[in-house]
Amino acid sequence: MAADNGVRERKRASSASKTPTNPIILKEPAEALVPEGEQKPTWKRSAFRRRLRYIIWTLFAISLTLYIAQYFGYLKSKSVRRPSRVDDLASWEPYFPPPEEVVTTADVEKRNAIVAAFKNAWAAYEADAFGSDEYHPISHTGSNLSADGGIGYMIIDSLDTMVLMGLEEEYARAREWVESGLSFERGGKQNVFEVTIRVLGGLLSTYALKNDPLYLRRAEELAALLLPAFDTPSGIPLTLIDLKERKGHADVDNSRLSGTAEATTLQLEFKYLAELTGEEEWWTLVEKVMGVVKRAMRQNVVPIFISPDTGEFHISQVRLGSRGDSYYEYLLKQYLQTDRSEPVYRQMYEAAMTEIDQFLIHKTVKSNLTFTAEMHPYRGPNGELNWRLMAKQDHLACFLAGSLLLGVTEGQQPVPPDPSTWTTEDKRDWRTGVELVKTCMATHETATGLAPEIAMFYDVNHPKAQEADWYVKHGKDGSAILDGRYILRPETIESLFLAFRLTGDQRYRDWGWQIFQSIEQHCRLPSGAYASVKDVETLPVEWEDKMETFMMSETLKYLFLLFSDASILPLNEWVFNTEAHPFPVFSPSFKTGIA
Ligand code: DMJ
Repeated sequence: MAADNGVRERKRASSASKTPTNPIILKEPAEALVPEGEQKPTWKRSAFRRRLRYIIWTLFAISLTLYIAQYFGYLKSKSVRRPSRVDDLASWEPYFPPPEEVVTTADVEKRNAIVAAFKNAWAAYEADAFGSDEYHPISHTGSNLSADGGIGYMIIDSLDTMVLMGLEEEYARAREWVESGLSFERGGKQNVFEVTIRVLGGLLSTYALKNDPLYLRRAEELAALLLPAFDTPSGIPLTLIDLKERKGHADVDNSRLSGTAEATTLQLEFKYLAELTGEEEWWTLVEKVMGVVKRAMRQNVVPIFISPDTGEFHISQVRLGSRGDSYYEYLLKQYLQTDRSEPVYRQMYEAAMTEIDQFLIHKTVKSNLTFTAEMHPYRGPNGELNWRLMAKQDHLACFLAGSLLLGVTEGQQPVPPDPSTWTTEDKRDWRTGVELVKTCMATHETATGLAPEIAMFYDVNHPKAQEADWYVKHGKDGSAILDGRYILRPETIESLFLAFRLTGDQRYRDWGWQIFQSIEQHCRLPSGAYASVKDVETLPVEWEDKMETFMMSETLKYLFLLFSDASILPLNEWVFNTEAHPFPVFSPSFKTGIA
C-alpha cells in the first residue's frame, strides 16, 4: 500500500476513534397548561418555578454524570496530577540528519563483534546446558520449566538469531534437537504468553526465514496443546497451561485473573499460524480475545488484569510495564502485520496513544526528561475509586519509545521520514518517542552503564526534584532490592534499533554500542556466557546465576540488526513479535472479527 494511502487511512481511523460522548441534554420544562385567565397573576411564580426546576434538573444531571464518571471511569480522579506542559507542537520540528549523513549500510566491525558475542554465549550454553529451558551460567547448569524436561525455551528462542547471523553449524545442531530431541508433552504449569511468544513465535519465525516444514509442523503441534487455555466462559485465555494434561489453569496468585498484556500478546503468532495453515480456528481464537477486550474497555488505556470468567477488567494498575506493555505494542503490530488492512487496530492504537499522552507521559523538573508513569487505584474514605500517580518506569516500558516512532511511519519509506505529511498526533508521538529514547539512555547513567529494572522519577513536588531526575528505590537495609538489577533486558536496544532504522541517525548506533560495551564489561563471564547483574550501581558487580533466553532472541538480535544493513528485514515487510521474532507482513485470508 502506498504511503499516502496509509496517511489517509490513519486520518480516517483517527476521526473514527474519537470516544463517543452521550451528553445529557436538558430541555426547558413545558409551559404549564393553565386556563388563560389565571395566567397573568401567576406568571412570576411560574417563571420562578421553571427556573427552580431547571436548576434542580441541572444539578441532578451534573451529579449523575459525575457519579457515573466516578463509578465507571477509570481515570477521572482529581488525585491524578499532571504537570502542565506548554503545547509547542505547532512550532516543533523533528531533527533528522542531513541526507549525506543518513546511515543505512552495515557497520561490519561492530556487527561482527555482536555475532562473536552470540557465538561465545551459545557455545557456553551448548557446553553447559544444551536442551534446557533455562541457563545458569555461573553454576554451569540448566533447568527446565517442567520436571518432565524442556520445551525448547532457549533453543527455539535463539534459532532465528542464528539464521540471521549465518551461524550454520550452531543452527544445524539446534535444528536437529528440534527434530528429534524436542517434546511438548511436559507436565506442570507453563505460562501461556511466554510459551507463545518464545516457542511458538520462534518456530514460526524460523519457518518464515528457512521455509523448513519441520517448524510449521512443530508450531501446529504446540498451538493445539495451548488451545485448552482459551476454553473459558469469556474466551480470555487462562494464564497457565499444562501441555501434557492439556488443561488450562487460572493464576491463583493473582485472584484467578489473567494479565491484560498476556491475553493480548498472542495475536501475531496465532494469526500468522492461521495464515500459513489456512485454519481459521487460530484466527478466531485470538480475535475473540480482542473483541472481549474492546467491549470491556471504559478507557483506551487499560488495567493490567482481566477476568477470564466475565471478560471484564478488574480495577487494577494502568501501566506500560509488565502485564500492560505489549497490549499497546500488539495493537500497532496487528495493524502492520496484515498490511494495514485492519483499521480497527490502528484506531484502538491511536486512541490508546492519546490517553497515554494525556495520563501517563510526564516530565522531570531538573532536565525536562520525558518519562512514563503508572496509575494505581485506591479507594477513598467513602469507598470511591481514586487514582494515584506513580512516577515509576520499568525498563520494560522503554519499548514504547521505538513503538511510537514505528507508529508514525509504519515502517514505510522514506528514511528519514517526511514530516510534512504528519498529523498533530504523529508529531506528538514522534517527539515523545525520541524524548523517551533519551530518557531510557539517561537511566543507563549508572556506575555500570547499565539501566536498572525499575527507575523512579522525582515528581514536581518532590524536594529533590531540582537536584536529580531519577533514582533506584532501596530497601530498608539500603540494598537496591530487585529494582536495581539488569537482567539483560532488550527494550532500550529495541527502541534504538527502530529509531536508527527509521531515521538513519548514527547517534542511535553510538548509544547501542555504548550499552553493548557495558554488557561486555559487566555481564560477560569468562565462559563467554552472560549473567544478570544484581545492582547496576555497585562495583565490582555481583552476578545472578541466570542468562535469560531473551538475551539470545532479543538483546543480541536487536544489536545485530542495529549494525546491519537496512535491507535485512525491512520494517515495511516484516513485523517483530514481542520476543523479536520476525514474521512477514501478509494480506490476510481471514477478516477481522472485531471491526
Ligand atoms: C520479553 O520476553 C518480551 O519482550 C516481553 O514482551 C517482555 N519482556 C521480555 C524482555 O524483557
